[in-house]
Amino acid sequence: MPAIVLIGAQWGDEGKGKATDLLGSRVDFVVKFNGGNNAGHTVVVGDEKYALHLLPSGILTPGVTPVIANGVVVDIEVLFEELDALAERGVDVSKLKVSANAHVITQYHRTLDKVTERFLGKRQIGTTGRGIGPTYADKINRVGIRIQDLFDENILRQKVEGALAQKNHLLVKVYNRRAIEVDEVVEDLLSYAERLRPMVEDTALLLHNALDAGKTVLFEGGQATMLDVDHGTYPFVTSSNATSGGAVTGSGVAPNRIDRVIAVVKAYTTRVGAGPFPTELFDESGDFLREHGFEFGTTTGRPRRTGWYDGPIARYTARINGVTDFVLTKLDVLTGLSTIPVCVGYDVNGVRFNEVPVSQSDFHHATPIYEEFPGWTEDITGARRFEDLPKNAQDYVLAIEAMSGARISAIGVGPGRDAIVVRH
Ligand code: 2SA
Ligand code: GDP
Ligand code: MG
Repeated sequence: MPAIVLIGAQWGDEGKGKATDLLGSRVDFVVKFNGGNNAGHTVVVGDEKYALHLLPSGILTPGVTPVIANGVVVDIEVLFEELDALAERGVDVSKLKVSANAHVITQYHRTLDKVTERFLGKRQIGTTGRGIGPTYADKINRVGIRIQDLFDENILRQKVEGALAQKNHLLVKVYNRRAIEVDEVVEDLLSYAERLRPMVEDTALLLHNALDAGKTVLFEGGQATMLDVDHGTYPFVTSSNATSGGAVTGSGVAPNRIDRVIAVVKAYTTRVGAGPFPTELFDESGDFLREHGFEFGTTTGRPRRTGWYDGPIARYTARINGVTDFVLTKLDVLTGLSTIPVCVGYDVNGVRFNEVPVSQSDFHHATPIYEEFPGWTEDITGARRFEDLPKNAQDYVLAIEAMSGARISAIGVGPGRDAIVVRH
């Protein structure tokens, strides 16, 4: 299986980091194709816990070449901080490759992200404040700064001047902020150029050649399907394509080279930031999931909103991404619940929807229709085969598999690297 895409099935934090890490020993390249340091992947290796934001989780596997592809937005200061922190802990970071076409997050993007959110007031998205949206907006608006621009001071200066001409107007006149100096930004960016230079490559060509040579490439999605700018709960989304199509445009590897699409799905649902979430819980069950699942943002530390498993969302994800396999995570978190509701459809003002409604207003007003499954009390963290799971846990997995549109090939039963049941 030379090219595998791994994406989030819900609103993020499904445990993609752990799933990537698991596949890591069998892959040669791990590619981040969307987003930036808004991502937060926690990987537990033995007693060590790693929180990765900008770097692909595959960086933790010896022998793997990590790649930051063209679809990513890169905060270079954060990149170096993350590399240094990992190197200090003995991780080999020397193989990292960065696309010359990736866009750069600058100081003005971070500032704009924060002031825009404040300006939106009650309508805010709840962004991570890392400058992601404004950087992608500049990319689409054709006033972005790319990694390759750092190696030509003249071009860089012209581009920063062009971008700031508009932005300073906005910052000063609309947001009542100080103007940002061209020199300040240019000098800051140039100060990274020499260290960055050896990492910069035509990563599309690199990956193409790797696949031709029979190497295995894993594309690791940041965020998730329901946060995708096209297919998610717009405008409460991130600004990139977090779905499998994003792996294609975000890396330059053609769609007919992709062999498998793995979606990571939690045994319940969480969301950080604003936007519709039909199965959200506001009672003690919600607190149970947050506490037992330790549902707090890896990047911002924000408590995550929690709710039951949503079958129509899983089916939607299966369709949009062409999912071949699901990895179900955090089944252990449900241990101790007497019954476990699963959403099988929605009621929208008296009308039944079996699929995710296309109208955002309908989705905002969707009340879940639940089916209840009996829970279990046995500790399942030691289970390694499907048969090791209590009957009720097996039935829960089989029931959500039947409604989710693809096979559940692996089941996470704890945070540790080996806490997984692989189904053959
Ligand atoms: P942004 O900053 O522009 O991408 O924010 C837009 C929306 O996307 C959501 N978003 C995320 N949701 C879940 N997890 C994410 N990564 C971190 C994590 C988040 C954290 O792994 O925990 O630490 O808070 C992530 N990144 C972006 C965001 O909440 C907005 O709803
Ligand atoms: P990502 O953004 O999708 O990579 O997910 P995060 O790392 O933000 O959040 C997933 C969290 O769940 C991490 O703290 C993982 O260590 C943890 N985790 C992953 N799989 C499991 C599992 O099967 N059981 C439990 N209890 N925790 C898990
Ligand atoms: Mg996360």
